Amino acid sequence: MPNNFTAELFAEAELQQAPRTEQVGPQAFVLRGFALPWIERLVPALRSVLRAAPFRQMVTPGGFTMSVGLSSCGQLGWTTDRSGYRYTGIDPQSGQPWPAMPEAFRELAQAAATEASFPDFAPDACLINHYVPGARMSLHQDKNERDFSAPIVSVSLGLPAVFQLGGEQRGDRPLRVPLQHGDVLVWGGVDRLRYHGVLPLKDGTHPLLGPRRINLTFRHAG
Ligand code: MD6
Ligand code: FE
Repeated sequence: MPNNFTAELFAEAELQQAPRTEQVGPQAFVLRGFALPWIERLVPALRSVLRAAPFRQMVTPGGFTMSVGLSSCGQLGWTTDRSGYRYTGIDPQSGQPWPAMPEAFRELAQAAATEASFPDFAPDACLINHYVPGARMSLHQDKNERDFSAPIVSVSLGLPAVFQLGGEQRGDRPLRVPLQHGDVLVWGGVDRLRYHGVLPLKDGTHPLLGPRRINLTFRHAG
């Protein structure tokens, strides 16, 4: 039986680990550390997805090779080439369907969406971004999904990054949101079409994932 003293210590440790929610828009939230309890299930699942669909550097319609490596899992995967951005059911590199979305991925995405007041989130696509030091994502809007009523859930793993959260116009001055290993960003509703990007990744090595940042973004795309 724990005495009062140890019970208090446990309560304090739980408080420190409790996810802290930061609101960054009317319907946009950073859930600090929300993914940490899932990490032991996420990492092996991620490795197996990447064996079937390795990271590749895609070309934008404008002809630029992205510095970020991309892969996907779930019914739909996001791709870009000279002919445009789109979701496909087949990985163009393997000619096979994208790997299934691991159960731990889906559970985490649904739990985070619910925490941010988007219950009933049913992701059918998980885009996986791979950043090495120096890689960046320029300001863009996510508008290839058919239905904008579903939120996007974005899980940050590995090295920290600075996320830029802009407004509805490309020229709106972006907010800088630092994202750490285990943080989850959820946004939807009125915030769904805000411009956003990631500043060039700083040098470093993450104890679990090495010299990289991996970002999972879950969407209802189809
Ligand atoms: C990234 N994320 O964090 C890039 N898009 O690596 C995104 O482009 C993104 O995090 C929509 C919603 C959340 C995101
Ligand atoms: Fe995006």
